[in-house]
Amino acid sequence: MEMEVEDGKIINVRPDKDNPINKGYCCRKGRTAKYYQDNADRLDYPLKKVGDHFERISWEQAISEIAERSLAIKKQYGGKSFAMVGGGNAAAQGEGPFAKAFLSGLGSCYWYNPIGVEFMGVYWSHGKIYGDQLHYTEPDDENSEVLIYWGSNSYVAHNYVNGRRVIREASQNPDKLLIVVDPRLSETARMADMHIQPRNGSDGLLLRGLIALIIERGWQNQAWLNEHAEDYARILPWFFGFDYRKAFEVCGVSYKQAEAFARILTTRRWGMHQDLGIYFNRNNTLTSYLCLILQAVCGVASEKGGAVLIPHVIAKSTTSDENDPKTVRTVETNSFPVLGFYPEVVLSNEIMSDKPERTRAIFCTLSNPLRSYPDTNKLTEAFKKLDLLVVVDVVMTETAEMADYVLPARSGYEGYDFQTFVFTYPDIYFSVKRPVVPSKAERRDGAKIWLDLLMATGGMKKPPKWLYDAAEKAVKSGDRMSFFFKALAYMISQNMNMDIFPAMLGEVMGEAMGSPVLALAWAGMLISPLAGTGQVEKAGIKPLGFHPVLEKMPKMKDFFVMDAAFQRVYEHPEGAIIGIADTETQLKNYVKYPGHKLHLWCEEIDRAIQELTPEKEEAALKLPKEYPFLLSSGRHSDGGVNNMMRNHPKMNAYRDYYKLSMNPADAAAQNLADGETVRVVTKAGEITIPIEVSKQISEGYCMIPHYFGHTYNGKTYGMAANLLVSRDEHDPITGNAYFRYLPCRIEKLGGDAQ
Ligand SMILES: Nc1nc2c(c(=O)[nH]1)N[C@H]1C(S)=C(S)[C@@H](COP(=O)(O)OP(=O)(O)OC[C@H]3O[C@@H](n4cnc5c(=O)[nH]c(N)nc54)[C@H](O)[C@@H]3O)O[C@H]1N2
Ligand SMILES: Nc1nc2c(c(=O)[nH]1)N[C@H]1C(S)=C(S)[C@@H](COP(=O)(O)OP(=O)(O)OC[C@H]3O[C@@H](n4cnc5c(=O)[nH]c(N)nc54)[C@H](O)[C@@H]3O)O[C@H]1N2
Ligand SMILES: [Mo]
Repeated sequence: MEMEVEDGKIINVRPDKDNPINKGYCCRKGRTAKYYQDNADRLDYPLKKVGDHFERISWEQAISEIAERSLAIKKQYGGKSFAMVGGGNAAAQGEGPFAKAFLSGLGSCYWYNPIGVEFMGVYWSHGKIYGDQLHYTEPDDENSEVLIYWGSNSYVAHNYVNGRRVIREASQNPDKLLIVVDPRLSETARMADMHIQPRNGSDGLLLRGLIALIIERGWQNQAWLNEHAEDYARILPWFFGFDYRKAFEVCGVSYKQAEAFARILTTRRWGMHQDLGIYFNRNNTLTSYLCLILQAVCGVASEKGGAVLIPHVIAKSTTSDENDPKTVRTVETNSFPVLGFYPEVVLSNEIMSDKPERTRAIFCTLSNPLRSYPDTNKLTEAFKKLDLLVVVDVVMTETAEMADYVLPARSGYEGYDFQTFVFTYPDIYFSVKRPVVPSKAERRDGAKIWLDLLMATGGMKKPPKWLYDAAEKAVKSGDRMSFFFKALAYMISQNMNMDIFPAMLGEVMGEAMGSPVLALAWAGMLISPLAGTGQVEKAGIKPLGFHPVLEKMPKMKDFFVMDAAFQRVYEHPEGAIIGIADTETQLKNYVKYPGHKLHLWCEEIDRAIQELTPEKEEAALKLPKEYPFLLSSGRHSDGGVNNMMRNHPKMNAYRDYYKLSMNPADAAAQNLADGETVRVVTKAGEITIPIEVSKQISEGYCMIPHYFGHTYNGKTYGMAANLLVSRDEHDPITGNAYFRYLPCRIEKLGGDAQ
């Protein structure tokens, strides 16, 4: 984006025409960034809870007291008592590795963030099938003949680059088909050539039926399967003899439409974009897994115009293997991590546990778990039991209100910053955001806060002066690589682990570059999963020049190429193309199994799929009498960005988003009028909210936004959607919560409609 700044204030925000990917497009949410930056609740000084109020303290006092209290907890109860919460939202992801290093220094690996609520099922499934949890499939928009949006309302959510543009293009292009699978007439579905409306929560059954139909007709892409899949024969019993006609009936999809869909899937090149309609729904791991099986059976996995593995520039984390005895599980619920992240839904159980090693101290950054995590009531109760809660945020949040220490962070516009969630294909794009406005008062770079705490708790000793000097020399001369090799040698001499090493580079190189996050972007790019895949060279990137190390050790070339890629990004504040992906080598680059073949069968799915029958699903989908409606506790709209922007009153001045949307027939049946305030009750709790009657919502279903219950400048706006979400209902395999599938009832309050 392009920020217009006057007197240190953002006065206007526009999309940047020079950006090679969005080419001058951004969504409405991005354009309201100034309300996030200049906000009545911005934090300026470290605060300490004294009695029932906060007192301003110095940074020195904050760091030393937090370190002291952490070490005391560690001494008495051990490293498992600590958890990190956050570091995964759309701002400031460069801070994450520093927070992780601090946590690791204390001897814990419990890291909770939205990956542990959205992507557990889908990453886990990729892990099983592709042998790697990091790279996952998205459509090759440009070359596909058919684009599918399954449980994703990208036209409004903008959940991937140029979302609305891509949908418009596909909708208008006579040679492209746009198919949407969504029970309701979403904004994306309205643009579609084909709209499939399964009953809410029945996607798994629909997928099993579609695959069974395809296999029975012999429409599968056998040649592709023979070449790229290891064990196709082994999954056949999942589909042979499966009563798909009955399955479609339970899903509420006509046989004719299902058959037409299956025909398209097996004769065209297609890619599928899935999101929260699946990930926040019943059995989302099984459903995500079956999506991948469908891609394989149709032979579109990793093919041009198909469902391609999107390259990552900076890795969020590394694959976890729950069957490895060395993988640490949680103390109370025995939950395992996926890609290093633990399921959010168990956090309150882990705190409220009676076991001595239970979670006792939480460090939270870039997150407001008391608004964004499942089960606000239970989590609030649990947070009261913590021995230590430290919150780093840009504003005073509902979670920060409960903290022992609140530390003021610089916003993404006051410091360097980057995103690990940038997925573009085939052009591989990356950017590092620069500071555009000066920071005020005593706000500090989040990364710096964790580095200070890491050193104060003895997780890393202060690196030697000669290393800082080497970094300074490297930045001055432009020869960063000589410094990198010195740092590597230092790391080895110190027996430093791989969680601490990036933080150490960020600390030392950060001093020289002026920002630990900028330094980390460089270090992260050096060890990028792109390195050595040949994709960066395709963008015309070569080592920056002659270097004696490269001369002596040509094997080091990948590091030098990535250093040059960083240079390109550094010179382009609008971001740069640093690689070109090619479909031919994707499986070779990213499938971690021998021979780069997909493994389609897995034990957990073999067990779970036995339950996925029309009869059992029919019974399971029946709603209890006391909760006859289904609620989606959350909806991405034009006006809300999770909890990030906290409903600044000016941000959405023209429209009030705090509404329960319901179908006109349902409203009429309950004698409810548009605008009337109702009570929504679920197993977990209740809220009051005005209703909005809308044909966009299917019968029996209702939706609320998830970014309310915030106090801004002393006034509270709406109520938290997570008051209604139960921690007890979640995916049985990996643990994603069911935010999009909550049985509820709607009670009339008796007041007149306004
Ligand atoms: N600018 C900006 N944009 C953002 C963000 C940001 O920070 N900034 N945040 C992003 C984030 S974190 C996310 S996760 C994305 C989310 O993006 P989306 O997942 O697109 O958002 P939702 O509004 O939850 O849309 C889910 C859709 O699933 C449908 N659905 C509900 N139940 C079912 C079902 O049973 N089956 C099927 N097939 N569909 C169902 C719903 O009707 C709805 O249309 O948005 C992102 N958008
Ligand atoms: N009921 C329900 N709950 C949901 C969802 C739903 O659909 N329904 N959606 C879920 C999804 S998809 C997601 S991704 C999560 C998101 O939930 P979270 O991970 O909690 O992230 P955000 O809500 O985006 O932002 C949280 C905090 O980041 C702070 N922040 C902003 N900039 C900075 C910064 O530069 N530094 C620091 N330290 N802090 C900063 C903001 O002030 C805010 O308090 O919510 C999930 N929760
Ligand atoms: Mo999300």
